[in-house]
Amino acid sequence: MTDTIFALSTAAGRAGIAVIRISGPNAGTVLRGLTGEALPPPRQAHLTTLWKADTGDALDRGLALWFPGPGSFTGEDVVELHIHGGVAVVTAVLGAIGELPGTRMAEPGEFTRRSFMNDKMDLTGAEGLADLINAETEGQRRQALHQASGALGAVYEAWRTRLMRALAHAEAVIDFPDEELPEDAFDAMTHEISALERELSQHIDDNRNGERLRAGLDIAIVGPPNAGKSSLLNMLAGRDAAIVSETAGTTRDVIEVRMDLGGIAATLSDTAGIRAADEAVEAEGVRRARQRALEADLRIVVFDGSGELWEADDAYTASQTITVLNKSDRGTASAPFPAGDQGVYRLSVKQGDGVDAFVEGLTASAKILCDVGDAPVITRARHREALGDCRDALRRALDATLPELMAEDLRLGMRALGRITGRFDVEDLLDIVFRDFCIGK
Ligand SMILES: Nc1nc2c(ncn2[C@@H]2O[C@H](COP(=O)(O)OP(=O)(O)O)[C@@H](O)[C@H]2O)c(=O)[nH]1
Ligand SMILES: [Mg+2]
Repeated sequence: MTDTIFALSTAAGRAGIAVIRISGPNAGTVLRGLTGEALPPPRQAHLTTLWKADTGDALDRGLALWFPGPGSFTGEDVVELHIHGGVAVVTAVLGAIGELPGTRMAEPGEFTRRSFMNDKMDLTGAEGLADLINAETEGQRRQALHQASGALGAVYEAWRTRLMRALAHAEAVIDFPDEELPEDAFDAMTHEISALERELSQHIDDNRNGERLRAGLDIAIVGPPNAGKSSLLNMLAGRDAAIVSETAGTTRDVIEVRMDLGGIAATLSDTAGIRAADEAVEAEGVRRARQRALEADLRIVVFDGSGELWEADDAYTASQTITVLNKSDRGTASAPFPAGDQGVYRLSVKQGDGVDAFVEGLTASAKILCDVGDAPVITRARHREALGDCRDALRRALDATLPELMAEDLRLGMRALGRITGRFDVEDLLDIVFRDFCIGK
């Protein structure tokens, strides 16, 4: 028999309330054992006392909810206990549950895993749920909620169903070559496959905005020494994360700060000032700075706009670059600076002049890089890889010279989509074959 699993579902530590979840065939027995009462009406909060079965000690007083399967989160019988969120209370109740027959502590992710196994959600839904729990910003929350509610899985499932239909037609051509098939059936099939290929391509060529929104935007602050890079990072972070000093070459390693840019999660990194350094540690810092600059989604290149020297560098001229000419409080140099494609901002970190406009521009650029529109988008490399495999298979299917080869590629394409949602079932195919074609009965 399946184990009945249990775990503390709220964060550990002191809190007003803690929720313990129990799922499995013995969940109802566990609840009866803890309360000494009959099961409460389903899906209704029921105030009760929890007892330790062997000693008859009262453990806590709280709410019990009974969700009989399959209409529960996991699809199994589920019990939720809302108890007081004290360390000793939680330990005692967990201990009492563990002593009841057929129960054990849940593994990480096991409730959601059971939910998937019982067809309550597909893999994209499970991933969406994990993202929702991890979401730190509005943008992440919105995207994760969309995915957790099944919007992305529905897109892939719809494609898979269409592919399955095309495959069923190809199989029919193979299995029953002499039968009366509609004349333009083959044309209709290739037409459908190229339509699918186009839709998939559009979905894949999304500039990776969804993945960026989920993982957070990578923003690198680079520039020559002493321009005010560390000061800018501290200002954006709202705290003294990096050391600011008038000594050039102070920042040597990369310093990272997480921040929320108008709903978009971003990792901001401060780097060593780029110059020809002859000391080994600083030289390594400069190498890391250039690497960060090249790998970042967005660059903020900071110069001392009041006139200190700078040398040209590849790190300053990439696309997706915002140029900051700092120290405007000290005047304006006449020397030209390279202009980033995302705008040039003259400001003073020290005095605050021009900072608002810069932050506004930075947020606008970040939003464009993470703009996902309304349609569900790819949020993980795992999806992208499988979608790429599916697209390749469709392209091969369109070039195939024999129906057998076409069918094989369609099958591979379907399997690739099935990998994303975790659904692949030969029975589905048989159903369609036998529903659409009553050949020979
Ligand atoms: N006058 C003026 N000085 C600034 C401004 N921003 C930073 N500084 C000073 O410039 C020096 C170098 O700053 P820092 O942030 O360490 O530069 P980094 O080397 O680019 O990281 C420090 O003495 C800062 O106080 C500014 O807007 N105006
Ligand atoms: Mg610095």
